[in-house]
Amino acid sequence: MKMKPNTALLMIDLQNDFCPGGQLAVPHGDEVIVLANRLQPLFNLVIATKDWHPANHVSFAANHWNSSVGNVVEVKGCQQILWPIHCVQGSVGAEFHPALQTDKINRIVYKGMDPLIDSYSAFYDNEHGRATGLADYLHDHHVDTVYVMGLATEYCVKYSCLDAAALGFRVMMIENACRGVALHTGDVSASIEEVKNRDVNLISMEDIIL
Ligand code: VGL
Ligand code: ZN
Repeated sequence: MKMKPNTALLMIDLQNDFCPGGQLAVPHGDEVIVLANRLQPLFNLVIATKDWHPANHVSFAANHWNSSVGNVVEVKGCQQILWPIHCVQGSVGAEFHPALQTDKINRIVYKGMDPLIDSYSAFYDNEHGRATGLADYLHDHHVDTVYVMGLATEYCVKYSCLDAAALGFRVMMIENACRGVALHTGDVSASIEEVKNRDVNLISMEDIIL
């Protein structure tokens, strides 16, 4: 089944560092790569995001004194979870997973480049201060519906879905084409509940591909 032309696929952070063996490995993260490859031919417009941090990024625990991975610090009034060094610009960890088909990607959205602010969403940084240009790109291409999949469920996928819905797009989150970090038990299911309550439609691969 081919999707309507005003529909885009948004593939979130399908990068080596979020897959097993990577610096911020999402359990079973690599399982969604084959799903991304199955989905891409159904869409006229395919967008991939890349977490793309400078080495001095504020989200890296190594850049804070006396802090370790998983700690939460306050940065300019925003809660920032500290992560291992990951997706450093130009590193192998920041590359797409080698099995990801990339020839159908129309646009790559880079995020998290500002050393002082993190950016989980594909649309805005975590303070909603700066836009990535994705919303304009989608509007220019007359997109009204986005299908979202990728890594990680409760961070970049969740915030991308919430922003897309708030911007007025119809959002279909392909739940079984996402995997979560699950830093704490229940984080992934809580994020599912949250998006459900904020106008995001939850669907599965089977709803799209029979
Ligand atoms: C992500 C934590 C830090 C994600 C990115 O892609 O969900 N999570 N940076
Ligand atoms: Zn990151």
